[in-house]
Amino acid sequence: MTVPEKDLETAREKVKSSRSVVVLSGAGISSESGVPTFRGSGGLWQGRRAEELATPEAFESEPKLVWEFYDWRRSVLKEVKPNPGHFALAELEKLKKDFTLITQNVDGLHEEAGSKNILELHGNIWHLKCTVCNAKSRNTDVPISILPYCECGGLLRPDIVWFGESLDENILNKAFSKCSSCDIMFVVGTSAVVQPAASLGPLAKRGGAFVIEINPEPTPLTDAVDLAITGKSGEILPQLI
Ligand code: BV8
Ligand code: ZN
Repeated sequence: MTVPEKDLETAREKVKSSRSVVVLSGAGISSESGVPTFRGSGGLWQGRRAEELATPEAFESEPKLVWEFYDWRRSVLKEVKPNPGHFALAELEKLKKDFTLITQNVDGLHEEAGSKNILELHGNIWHLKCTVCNAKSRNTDVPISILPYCECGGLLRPDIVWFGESLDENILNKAFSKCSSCDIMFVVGTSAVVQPAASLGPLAKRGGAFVIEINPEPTPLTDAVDLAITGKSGEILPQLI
């Protein structure tokens, strides 16, 4: 799918003339690394949707099942590598002093690609936290022994924001303030459905930013953005940098 050269030119110009740049990424940016997206066909595990399993209620009632779900995702992620889309964003960060990468993804691929200033809105699948003493730890065991316990005896859970759980206040506030004051915002590979992440694009628009969406499909945000580039992030982002 070839992208109109004028769209790429406009985006390049905007990046050049912008002081502060914000990028919001979703599962789509990792799909070319082989990571199944949530709402695509790969969003299923043993016939269950992520939305059913990524909840405190599911963990409360079936902690083993939820841990098996995350252990499976960790085993998939252990094998995958960042793709040209991730690397292009790490490059872009080096070119722009005021650059913020906000991701909904928990796969850690942006960090692996070399991005530095990352706001992980939904946490990180390699981070655990204790349900009793709240101690946080990094654990990359694949497989992980199920069920994992803290030294204090408490059950460990993925340090991830589940559906129905609120996001980390100061991460979210930082994301809000960056989006409302930036000159340009890229919204890449997200179905723009999950809140509050989906409100960041409109917030940037209201703040006067030039908003560019990169996605092979239209989303609820497409009509509101300044430029919608239809295509895969792994192909488009490297052409912008
Ligand atoms: C909150 C961690 C309340 C988990 C995630 C009704 C009932 C219950 C809740 C709600 C409700 N209505 C609204 C809500 C709130 C809920 C929500 O928004 N639900 C949605 C489903 C409607 N939100 C929450 O619960 C949030 N918390 O609101 O708390 C509250 C409020 C105040 C005080 C206390 C409490 C928490 C949301 C966070 C949930 N956790 N992840 C895990 O990963 O296991 S969200 C999960 O979805 C992932 O993080 C994922 O990133 C995210 C969003 O999905 P996308 O990233 O957009 O991925 P998706 O598959 O949807 O789309 C992929 C896109 O990529 C597509 O558009 C596709 O076209 C595109 N694409 C594909 N290939 C490519 C590509 N693009 C570019 N290049 C390609 N090659
Ligand atoms: Zn503990």
